[in-house]
Amino acid sequence: MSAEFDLVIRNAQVATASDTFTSDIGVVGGRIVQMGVRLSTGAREIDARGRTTTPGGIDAHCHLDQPIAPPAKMTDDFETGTRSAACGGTTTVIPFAAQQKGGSLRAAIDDYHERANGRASIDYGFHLIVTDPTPEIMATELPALIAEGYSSFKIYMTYDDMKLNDGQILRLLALARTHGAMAMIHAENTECIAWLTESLLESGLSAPRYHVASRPMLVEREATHRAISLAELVDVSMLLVHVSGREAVEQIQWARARGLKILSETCPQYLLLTAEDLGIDDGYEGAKCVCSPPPRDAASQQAIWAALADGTFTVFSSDHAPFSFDDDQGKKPGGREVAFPYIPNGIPGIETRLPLLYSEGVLTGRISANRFVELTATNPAKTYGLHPRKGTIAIGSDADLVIWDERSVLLTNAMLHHAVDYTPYEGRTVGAWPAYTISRGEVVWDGERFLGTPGRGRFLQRGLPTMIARRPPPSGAAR
Ligand code: DUC
Ligand code: ZN
Ligand code: ZN
Repeated sequence: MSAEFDLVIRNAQVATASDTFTSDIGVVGGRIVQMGVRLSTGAREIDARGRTTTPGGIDAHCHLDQPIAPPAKMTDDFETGTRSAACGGTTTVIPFAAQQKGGSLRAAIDDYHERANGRASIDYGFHLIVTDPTPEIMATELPALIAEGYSSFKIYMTYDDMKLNDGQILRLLALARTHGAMAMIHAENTECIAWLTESLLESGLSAPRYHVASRPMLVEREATHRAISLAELVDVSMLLVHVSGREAVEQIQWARARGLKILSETCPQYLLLTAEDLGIDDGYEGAKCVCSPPPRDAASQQAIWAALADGTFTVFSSDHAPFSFDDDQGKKPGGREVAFPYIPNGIPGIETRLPLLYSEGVLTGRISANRFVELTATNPAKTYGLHPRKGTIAIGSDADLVIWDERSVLLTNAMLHHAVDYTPYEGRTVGAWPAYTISRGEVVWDGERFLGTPGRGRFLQRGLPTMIARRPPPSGAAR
């Protein structure tokens, strides 16, 4: 008798964003087709008794093979980045296709498809990064791309090759409102950073740890408040990415109290690292943790934990930005230890994101398994137009699943599957790791081995975000 299912997961202790229950999960053709007790046979069966089973993670903020100014080059491409993601329980990634100033968004998308095609081992979509919102791009290209499934774009308030001014941001927010797209904002005050950087360098303070002094909390707080005000003026939702500490959290809570639908994201580095990880002396090791915004202090870590627990944060992403340490295309540009403004920004974390949050959040009781699912899968899917195909465990959804093994694991870079030569979490112990990662019904990680193949990952044409409502165009000049 042939099996009714391709795969049956038996006795799974399922956690969704809303419910916890025990069920078998029957999979045919990569989708969940039946849930219940005593399902009939599968061609393959996995017994998950005693193990929490969650939707596969969606990492909605990661950078893979993103072209940047030489000599820097990202260490992970779509092959190594998605392999690493899968081994840590992530089944969907949404990295960024960045417009070059003077170039088109379409060219960025075409280039990025070439980079992903044949290499990704899990499913992927692309956010856009808008760096040059010309009238033509605003009138035609961006609306067309949103309709084609690139339904989110990132706006930078800093970085010379990316930043937009307030007028450009207003126009993009208005466009997001009209077309139902999700605008993501990197909120740091660029003029403050430039002034502080100049002063620090003039005083001879150039070690990696001065990166923190060049981007204090105030810089993020001011930009967060300004971004919220711009969104209020346009009357549109918006998502603040990589929120790092207390003062930015306070701005978001202030906005919510005013009735504004401001969404927000944080990342493992703001829970688990502090400014001290960038150095307590002028040594160069701290370059490993140079990212923007930088990690803050213990009080900010507590504020981020509290905001994860109380529902303030919408999503939890890695902001994986892979640059190797001992690499002349990475943290030592041209083979040299450089002043902090020239250190490529970013830290690796695509594989450790879920085990760290499960371990430090769920196993410690800071958040429930349901909230873990909401932050890492369901809300990312709703925020970026992938729900209910992704982000939940339900009949009809893709069979993207993680079966958790609650065991003690010593984190070392040697056990990870990215191409980066370090992890900022070296030597830390986590209390859980995926026993299985399942992508569209296929086991891509079995607790010991990566079993996916480059090219099996599919491009996801996304719908509009379902976290926000589509709105009529705003009135007035911002139109
Ligand atoms: N900050 C960003 O905004 N993007 C990539 C990495 C980083 O540190
Ligand atoms: Zn950013
Ligand atoms: Zn980023």
